[in-house]
Amino acid sequence: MTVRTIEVRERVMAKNDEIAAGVRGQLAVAGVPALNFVSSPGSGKTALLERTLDALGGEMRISVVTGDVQTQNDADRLAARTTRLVQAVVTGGACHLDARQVQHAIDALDLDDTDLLFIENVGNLVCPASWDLGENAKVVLFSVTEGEDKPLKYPGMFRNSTYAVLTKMDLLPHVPFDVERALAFARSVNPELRFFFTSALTGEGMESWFDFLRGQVRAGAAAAS
Ligand SMILES: Nc1nc2c(ncn2[C@@H]2O[C@H](COP(=O)(O)OP(=O)(O)OP(=O)(O)O)[C@@H](O)[C@H]2O)c(=O)[nH]1
Ligand SMILES: [Mg+2]
Repeated sequence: MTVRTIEVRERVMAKNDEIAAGVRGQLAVAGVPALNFVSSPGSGKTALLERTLDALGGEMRISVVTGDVQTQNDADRLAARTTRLVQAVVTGGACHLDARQVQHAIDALDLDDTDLLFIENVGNLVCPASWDLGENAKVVLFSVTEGEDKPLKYPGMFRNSTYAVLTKMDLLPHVPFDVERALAFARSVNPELRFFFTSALTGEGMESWFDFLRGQVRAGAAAAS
């Protein structure tokens, strides 16, 4: 029985990877970079996206897909910040998005009218790590209120991410959180991680985040042309 369960999971993952490869191909042809935001619940994924849409929404055409176990609260929050379509995926219990859901979402988008795609995954530091959605990169967020040891406790997420955003930096004076220690833990799991340090509340660190996104859009367009 145990062996059968593993086989089923392998088939499901293989199918997911196949669909994800198709998504990645479509996005590459259209020159649309896609970033998959992953974190524990409440680390600030939606808040970072709200601030990003406010600042860059007039400069680039940003599409958003948000996943939640229940409610479309995040999609509603983000839709208030853009005139463009924000797609809500309610997973109905699943603790992660899968590639088929992202495929359906991009089927409803005009990729030629899109410069950048954000995918906000379900808040969970375990499940989304192993699901390829066809994104260019996973961006793992963790906040200064979560404790420095998250990269050690949830290594899969940090290993499979290319970028890490340390969020809620405005709260640093109020919590015992050692940034250097957190970075050392994260680097011990994934030495290649590139870090950003942000506060969606004060705007701290946002300019380098925005510059990074501008670079992603330029690179996506250049690679497609
Ligand atoms: N002080 C402070 N609070 C923040 C910051 N970013 C987010 N928050 C707060 O943290 C809470 C959770 O933020 P969200 O953006 O909803 O977090 P999330 O990761 O999208 O949450 P889920 O989608 O439920 O996983 C909210 O009350 C935010 O106002 C920040 O930079 N500083
Ligand atoms: Mg959210």
